[in-house]
Amino acid sequence: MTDARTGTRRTVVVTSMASDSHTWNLVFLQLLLEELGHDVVNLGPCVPDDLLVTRCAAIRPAFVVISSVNGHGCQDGLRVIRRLRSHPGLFAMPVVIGGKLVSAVRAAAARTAGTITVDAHTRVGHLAAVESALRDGVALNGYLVVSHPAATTAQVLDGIHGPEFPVQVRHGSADPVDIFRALCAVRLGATEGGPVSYCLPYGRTPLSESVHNWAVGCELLAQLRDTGVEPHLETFGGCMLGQLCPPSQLVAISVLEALFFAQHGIRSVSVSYAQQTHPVQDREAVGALRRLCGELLPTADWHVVVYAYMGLYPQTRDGAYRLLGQAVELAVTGGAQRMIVKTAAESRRIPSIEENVRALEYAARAARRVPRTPVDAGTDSATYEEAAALVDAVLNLDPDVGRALLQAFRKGYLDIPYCLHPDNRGQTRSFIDPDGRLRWEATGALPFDVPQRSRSRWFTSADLLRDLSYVRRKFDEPGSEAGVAATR
Ligand code: B12
Repeated sequence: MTDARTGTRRTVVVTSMASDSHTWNLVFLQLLLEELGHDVVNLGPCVPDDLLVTRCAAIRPAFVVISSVNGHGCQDGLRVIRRLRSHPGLFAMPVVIGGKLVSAVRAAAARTAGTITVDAHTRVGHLAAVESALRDGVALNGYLVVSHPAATTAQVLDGIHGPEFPVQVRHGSADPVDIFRALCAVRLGATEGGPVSYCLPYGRTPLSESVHNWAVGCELLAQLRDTGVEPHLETFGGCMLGQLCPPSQLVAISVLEALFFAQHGIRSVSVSYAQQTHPVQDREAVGALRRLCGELLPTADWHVVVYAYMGLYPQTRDGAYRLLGQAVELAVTGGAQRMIVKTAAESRRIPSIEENVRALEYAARAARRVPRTPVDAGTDSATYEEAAALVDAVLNLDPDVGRALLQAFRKGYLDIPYCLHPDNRGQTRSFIDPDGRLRWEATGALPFDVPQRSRSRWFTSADLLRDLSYVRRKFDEPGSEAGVAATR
């Protein structure tokens, strides 16, 4: 679109703010603004205030679109707008902000483990923002595990954490060392993540730094063993951006991260896989994950964790529960020992304690109804073949798994569709086929070939939204589970 006064195309800056790592919103807004004729500079996730000001001062955009969905938008937005307005060249620049701007489980009638989810400022190491939120009484979206004294955390865990009720800390940090130190101080040994899965989808930390930080973090956590606590790490590699990453790559990253943990002293691991778009394909993926772990992990202490769908969630109560029911079936038939549930509130906001309890109890009841059949982990599915090819190609790059992962992303042997992180090549694309299976559309430099598929037309923001909301549509429209038209 050209500026009527100058006759030039108008540049728009799309950005998130310092604490927010979500990117599907940014990919969507970029496509939409380009369709409207703008040139877009997309600054990506977790943009520090200084970077936003410097880039806007240099670009002098026609306007700035700020997107925030992690629940810290109110707090972050006020701070950022003050920073922009205090710059002499930017005080009149038009800025719009949108997205989702506006955060106890032990007694549930189900076998549960507890979770402490860390807030989004701590995840990115912005402890000053935590302090200012505490001062101003602003609600944050998680527990301040680093900022609260160890005695406070010990009090929170008192009478809750124990062999009968393990508590796991979920954080999303590419630099987990301070968080792990805080866990060690209260002898809490169960947490999750990984050098790739807590880096590429979660911000802008260079992958090389994340690999280093995670190596140090694992070795720190491993020292808990000396105090009689066996540390346990769960990979987040089976989730990545939550949606639209074909299952074989999720399986491969989960296995590679478990190998990385083992190389840095962790002997008890779990490997994750997040439900995707097709139940049979998901079963193949869990089978592939089990088989590869059996073949490659140097420890017998491992198990599979299934996550209920981690992408755009159904908005109806019924749809949300039916999707959760299908995840339960996957977990039971796939031989998973544990699962992470989602609630009916997922599409809107952070759930209440009651909503979490209801989802856990629903999952436990649904699990009791699924017939226990012997788990077949030996299938030679296409998912297994692709995942094995990815793992093999990466491990052949270097005996050190961390260095191998870095090279793999550099060479494009691993490449996540739609991921904005600068260390991701961005040459792969996925699509949902008419049966609902998530497949490769472009494999870039991945170490296997699939029939290439050429699009008959330009990929638009509406196409992206249709792919992102495939599962939501399928489960929200009553009786439509089999018949939702897939993409393009
Ligand atoms: C995928 C996902 C993730 C992925 C993100 C991967 C990535 N790099 O993007 C992962 C798993 C890593 C993740 C992590 C987290 N997530 Co999350 N995530 C989601 C999920 C399931 C889907 C988001 C999505 O794909 N959206 C698709 C895009 C296209 O839609 P959208 O973002 O809403 O944007 C639309 C509109 O909002 C609007 N819009 C957006 N920006 C703007 C700007 C303007 C100006 C305008 C006009 C419009 C506009 O346009 C878009 C198209 O309609 C949602 C729940 C859901 N919706 O089902 C939770 C959700 C957004 N996450 C949430 C949270 C809290 C987190 C975490 C903090 C921890 C956690 N509990 O999981 C961390 C983030 C850590 C951090 N540092 O920020 C919360 C936010 C709660 C709130 N706002 O009250 C949600 C709602 C889940 C929940 N119920 O708790 N998440």
